[in-house]
Amino acid sequence: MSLQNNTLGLNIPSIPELPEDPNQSENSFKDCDHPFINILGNDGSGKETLRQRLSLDYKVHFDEALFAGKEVTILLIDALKGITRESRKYSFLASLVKIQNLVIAINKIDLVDFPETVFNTIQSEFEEIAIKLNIKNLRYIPISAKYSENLINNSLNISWYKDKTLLNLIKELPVNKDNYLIAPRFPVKDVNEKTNGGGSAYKGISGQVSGGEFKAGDVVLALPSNKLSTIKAIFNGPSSIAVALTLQTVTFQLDGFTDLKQGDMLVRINKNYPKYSSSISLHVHWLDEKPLEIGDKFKIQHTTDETDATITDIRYKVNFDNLESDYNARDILVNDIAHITIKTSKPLKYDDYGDNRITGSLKLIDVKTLEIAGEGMIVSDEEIFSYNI
Ligand SMILES: Nc1nc2c(ncn2[C@@H]2O[C@H](COP(=O)(O)OP(=O)(O)OP(=O)(O)O)[C@@H](O)[C@H]2O)c(=O)[nH]1
Ligand SMILES: [Mg+2]
Repeated sequence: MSLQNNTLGLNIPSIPELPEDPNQSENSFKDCDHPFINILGNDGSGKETLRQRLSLDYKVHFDEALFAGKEVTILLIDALKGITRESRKYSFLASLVKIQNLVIAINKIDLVDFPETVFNTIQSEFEEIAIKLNIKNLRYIPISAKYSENLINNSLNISWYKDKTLLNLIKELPVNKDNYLIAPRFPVKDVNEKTNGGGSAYKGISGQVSGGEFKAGDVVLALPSNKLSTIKAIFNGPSSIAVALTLQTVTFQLDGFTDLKQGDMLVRINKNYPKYSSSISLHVHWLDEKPLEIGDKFKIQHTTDETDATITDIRYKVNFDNLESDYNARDILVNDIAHITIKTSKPLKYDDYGDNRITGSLKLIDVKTLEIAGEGMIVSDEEIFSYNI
């Protein structure tokens, strides 16, 4: 499946070539431990300008940074406009993905003549949002992206701000290097006859590691078959490797149970198993002009798995004017986010979106047009397991 996820605006934009910012020659965002900086904000809030100023070099997909705990999300608030509905929506989405490092940058501070009062007002308003959404470890900074104020060097115009510049602030944010805290997941994509280096044939189980790591010698459990095998060898292209890390596409040679097919999942034994249910609660970001209603039917794409599903309940729609849940809402319109329940034709093996962005997300596909109608972020509040492990 595609790792891109539009709901958080995480697609990596193409960055036009720009003249170097002279301020960046000595001290650069390129050298910091958080090279994966995701910039969110209203239309016209200055995202492109800031990206250009930071001259970010997006070599690696943002998701990789997320799994490595190296990402930083900057939410831009336009100092003239203050916090908007859109800012609240982005904050809500950031809270779903449990973003660790969220920086609220109050941009265009030059346009309001650099006053501390504007900064303080926006900060105290955002504190209320953060409490509602349980977002912790927030940092606030006034900047002018256009004039590079407070990006690399402290701004003389914002002399009341005594804290760090954006670069130094980002540099000191914690990096969670422990990729392996994530429970190991391997959704099976293909099963093919392969030939190993020695020329002998084996059944290759291919796919992308979607959480944690797998090593040669690991005992793995095949779901939903509930059968054990051991990883005999791991191949990355023609070469044999000892460890397969999250997001690597690899082929396993297994000893033991090998009767796998697309949509099955390998997990490491005794390591935090995924949920398994055909009744799934999720937040859906609705993308279709046609409203979502109870009883509607969709195709579901989840990791390498596919099934059909019916919408069985709409619990609430999020009201982005006040971040309250509207329990009376029944029609979910384009761009709404709602908490819904679906009933799938067969159980899925999944995690909470906050724990794993791959196994915790799914797509609702319109049966007729085959367009993506909604992006789902699973809330595994129904703790259902039935693997008999
Ligand atoms: N005065 C001032 N103008 C700014 C600042 N940052 C951005 N702008 C201007 O605001 C306008 C929008 O900036 P962009 O960087 O294109 O904003 P964006 O968020 O990418 O906009 P969309 O792509 O439309 O969502 C441009 O005219 C920028 O020059 C700032 O700090 N101060
Ligand atoms: Mg733009």
